[in-house]
Amino acid sequence: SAKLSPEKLLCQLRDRVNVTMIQRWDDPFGTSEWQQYLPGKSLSETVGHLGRCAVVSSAGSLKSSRLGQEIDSHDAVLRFNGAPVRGFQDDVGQKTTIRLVNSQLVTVEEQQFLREPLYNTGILIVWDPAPYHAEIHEWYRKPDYNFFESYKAYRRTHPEQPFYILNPKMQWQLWDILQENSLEHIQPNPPSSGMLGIVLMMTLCDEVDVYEFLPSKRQTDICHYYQKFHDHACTMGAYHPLLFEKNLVKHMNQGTDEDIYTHGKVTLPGFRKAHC
Ligand code: NCC
Repeated sequence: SAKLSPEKLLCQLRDRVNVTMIQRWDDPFGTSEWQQYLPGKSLSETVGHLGRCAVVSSAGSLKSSRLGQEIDSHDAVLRFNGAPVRGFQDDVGQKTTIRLVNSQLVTVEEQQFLREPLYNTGILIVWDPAPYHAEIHEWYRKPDYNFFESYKAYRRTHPEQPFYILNPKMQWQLWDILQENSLEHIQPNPPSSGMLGIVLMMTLCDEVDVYEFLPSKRQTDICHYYQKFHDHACTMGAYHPLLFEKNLVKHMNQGTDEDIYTHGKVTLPGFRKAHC
């Protein structure tokens, strides 16, 4: 498709996608009630400077990959939604530094979210699909899933665990770049958690290894490595512009095609390393 060079693309992502968490002074979160819930420290203060990072997609092709040790050798590991580590260490590792969850999980699966120990490790970040380039106020009044009460309930029971809300403006800044770099018209739905997480880690880390976002030789219709559910759309996308996300990531890959084929691994530079 019609594209910028990988270097230019990296600079566009760095300069136009504002990866920020909702902070205590962000209107309409400036109320005394919200002050008790939002973390006082910024995400970068909480994680510090990260060198090599791993992003672990939830794809079924991770099954029998035996990538666990390699994944755990990174300084930080990002996982998504309810993706487990217990029982799957050999394939996906056991370290969880950040877990990015969507608002649907926090709301629709609230009881599990509040109870399951899986969520108690690492830093949590929740995101919610916002209307296209909406003002934060408009989104706050009408989130896609009203996860705010569940967020507060979690914060009350786990006050020590860092738990951030992703500023929703990021998703459409990223979507615009996806659209500009694709020949086809993309449905105006926000990027997947996977793509949001990749760009998040590019802001925090020197280098980002992404596993099974671009499928390896183990590619399968099994949706997740932790479930026996078959759906082609999990890998190719339906609601999320997953195919366009994968093309963009492939375009920026600094690793080899061999690494994609054998490990489902792509290597992306952190934004700090970008020469713009
Ligand atoms: O499936 P999900 O994603 O939790 O997967 C996390 C990210 O991994 C990448 N992925 C996953 C499976 C696969 N075969 N190939 C992949 O590349 C994708 O980048 C994906 O984003 C989401 O993005 O938040 C999503 O969440 C689920 C679901 O809400 C959660 O798992 C919680 O139960 C959505 N599924 C449904 O709504 C049924 C999914 O569409 C997107």
